[in-house]
Amino acid sequence: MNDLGNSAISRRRMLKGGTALGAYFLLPRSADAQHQGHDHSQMGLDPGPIVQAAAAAMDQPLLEPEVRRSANGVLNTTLSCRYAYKDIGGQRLYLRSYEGTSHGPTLRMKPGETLKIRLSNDFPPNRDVLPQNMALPHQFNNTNFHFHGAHCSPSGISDNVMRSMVPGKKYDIEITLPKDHTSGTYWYHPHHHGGADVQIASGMAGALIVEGDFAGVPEITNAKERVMLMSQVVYDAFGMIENFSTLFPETATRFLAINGQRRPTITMRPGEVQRWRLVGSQYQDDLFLELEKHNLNVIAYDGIQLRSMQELKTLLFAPGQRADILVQAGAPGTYEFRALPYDQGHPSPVGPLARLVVSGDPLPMKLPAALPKPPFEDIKDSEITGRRTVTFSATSPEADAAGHWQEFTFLVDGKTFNPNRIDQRVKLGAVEEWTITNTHFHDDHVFHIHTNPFQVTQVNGQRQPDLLWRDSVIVPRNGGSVVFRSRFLDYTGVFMLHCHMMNHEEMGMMQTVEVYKD
Ligand SMILES: [Cu+2]
Repeated sequence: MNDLGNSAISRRRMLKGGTALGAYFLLPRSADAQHQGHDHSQMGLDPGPIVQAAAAAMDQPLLEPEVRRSANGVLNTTLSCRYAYKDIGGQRLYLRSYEGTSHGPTLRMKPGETLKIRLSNDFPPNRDVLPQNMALPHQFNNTNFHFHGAHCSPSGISDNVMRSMVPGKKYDIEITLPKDHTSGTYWYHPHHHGGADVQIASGMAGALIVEGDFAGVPEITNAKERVMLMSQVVYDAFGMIENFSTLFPETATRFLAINGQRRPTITMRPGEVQRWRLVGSQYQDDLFLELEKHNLNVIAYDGIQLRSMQELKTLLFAPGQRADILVQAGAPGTYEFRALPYDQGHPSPVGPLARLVVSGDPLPMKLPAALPKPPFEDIKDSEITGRRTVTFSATSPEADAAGHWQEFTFLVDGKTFNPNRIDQRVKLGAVEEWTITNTHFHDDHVFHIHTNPFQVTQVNGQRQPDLLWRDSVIVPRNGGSVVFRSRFLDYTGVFMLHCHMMNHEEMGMMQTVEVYKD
């Protein structure tokens, strides 16, 4: 996230400082005295707005993460993983981060280009020993890098989530996208088993925009874009996340945030169309989104263009997913963008995400009348070379929500994750139909698979007429199922399938998939 401005932060600290307030207050005033004749308001030294800034932990203009772009076919950058103080929603938290900011920078590149990252793990050493059961959370200071949704190699120093990047060392990552890669909204986050949940919940996530979609649709390309990373803000009594118990209870969420801001303000002019790139970087729960008195016009899910725009009143948005939506501002006024109550087996988190303030002169813009041809052909019956099933299940204590996390197990095909076991072997060139079943009576789960997107044909036995392409999909609880089809044509190697509710993944709801060549 962009800097809130040191002056804004220090003002807030002043007010929260209690007895220290007087001393803090003197500092800018004495500095002020040394700069007679300068424009103090621009230097952030004017004590006038102190009360205003401190009261406005909410309702600040929406800020977006810093943008880093490719040049000459390469996006060459560094990422430091380190602890940082983050001011979120009036709370001063001390959390793991990329680059010391609330979310990582937005990376922008094109199909056919290469992402080169020098990742520096600047976390302190791990102090815990490895657990007997490696499926359980451990060693929160190890990390790695995952390009969520990318169709690219899962091996070597590419999108390889089996890598361990340990504290005190630097690592090179090099991910080349094919020239025909889909353009759209993707994201990156750590995927090191044991600590990925803690790190994502701390805000270690960033948008990865593959540019070039909807070229020739001026209604979309002329729209102002906004990147919005969702988060469920969690922290302990010290403003930290150092224990899995801080994340696990269904009631853990303190409040919701976008780009690390609590209820920021988004401004638009009446009639204006904006493209909002929503990233499901919330670590655990579904969000049932609504923008008061406005449609959410979806043009892409999970970075893949739709064949026609979906005009929705509400959008169910699971962890891992992305939705690109066009918002057309209505009459002048203030409208809430919020998460509504939803039953995902337990109550989804609710509350305000942002306020849309529509004001000023009208800006007449249009929504597109039609969308261009989507990037993938439907997978026909005649293409299918094989079928398989994958079953999500869980065991939980009698008093479910009240249980300690160690009383639960989260399983795929009856087993917890083992990185030394290959669970699914798929021959290169296969086109398969998979049925994912969720036998857990209590919770919906979110199926995600790396490397190859899939086309959803059925949910709970119901044919899906829109045949959406996705990389993450909700599998309904209590015997619910999703059927999808996927092509395994380009990349060999080992990658993952897992539940993208990070608490479940971290406790073992993950499998390895190996695509092999004869
Ligand atoms: Cu799950």
